[in-house]
Amino acid sequence: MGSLLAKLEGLRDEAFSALESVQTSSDVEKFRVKYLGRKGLITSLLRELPSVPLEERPKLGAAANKLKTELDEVVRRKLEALKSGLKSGDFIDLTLPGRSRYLGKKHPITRTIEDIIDIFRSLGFSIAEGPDVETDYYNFDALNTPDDHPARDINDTFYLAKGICLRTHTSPVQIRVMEKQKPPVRIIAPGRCYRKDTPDASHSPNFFQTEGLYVDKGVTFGDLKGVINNFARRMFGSGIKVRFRPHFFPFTEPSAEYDFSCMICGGKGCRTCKNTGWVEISGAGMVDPAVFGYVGYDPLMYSGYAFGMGVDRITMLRYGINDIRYLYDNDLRVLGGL
Ligand code: 2U9
Repeated sequence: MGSLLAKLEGLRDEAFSALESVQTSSDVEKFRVKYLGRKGLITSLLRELPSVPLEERPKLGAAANKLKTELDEVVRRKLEALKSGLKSGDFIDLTLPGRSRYLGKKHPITRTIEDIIDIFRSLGFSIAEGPDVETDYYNFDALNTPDDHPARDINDTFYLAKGICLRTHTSPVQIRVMEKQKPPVRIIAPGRCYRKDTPDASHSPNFFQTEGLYVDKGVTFGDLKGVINNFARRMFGSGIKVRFRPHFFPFTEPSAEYDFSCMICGGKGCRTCKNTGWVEISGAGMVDPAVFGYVGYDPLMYSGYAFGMGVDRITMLRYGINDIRYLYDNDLRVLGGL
């Protein structure tokens, strides 16, 4: 038996060294026939079993079967590797770093809106929403916008039917809230707006705004400045200054535009602030008494401030994006997180 077991061992060594030159599936088949076939080397070795003493046969049989199973598995793996394109000599380098999965992130505009909401919530504001498709009444009339105002032009506003348009700002939301609710009203209205602008670096026909409104007894322009100051510092950092410049809006009186000191250069002057040290954020003012008339509030009893802010602009300033179109082009550098 000793010699038969030794032969079996030798056969094993031979088979494994033969395996190294097995390259194609026909090589594999030849290998299989040679070692595992009905007339193969293992079978012919087993034919010699009767010459071995009875008590030693089971051990030999078991060793032969083990080798068969081993070579069966080797043949199966070789065929699998050939099928999957791995050639002999190819190897899998387990030390290579894994391929990471591409992870999407929240859109930068979503992140900005969420941060704006957090700040105003902490100041006692609630969040209000309204429809994107609006009537002329809510989008213009109730906001004291005259019939001949240029914003109403069909070249500036998307009309879906006579008197029905895509909202050009989120201000109609505030009208809807005031119609339903008596003061005090303290809300912000974030959402998508639409204007018929040709896309360029700073214009997109759809964009995002957040407007705010606070109506109560004794609300002043000073309260407005306090809230905008607080917002500026929490959004862009404690060193940010705010300035208000007189302006005109039909829905606020007095009205102003407001700027933040440039967060890119710290107010020294750079490309972003066109060397002025200030970046324009948006407009604000005290709610025009005519607007209170539309919602049935007594302008002698109540006063309120309102402000707007362009979410896209704030997002671009935060993340250093110099073209608004990136925000709407599904660019993976934007969607994967900045
Ligand atoms: C009501 C009364 C007054 C909201 C205001 C602005 C000034 C403003 C800009 C935001 C970004 C326009 O698209 S933008 O550039 N908005 O400048 N918004 S005051 O005034 C209101 C709103 C609702 C009932």
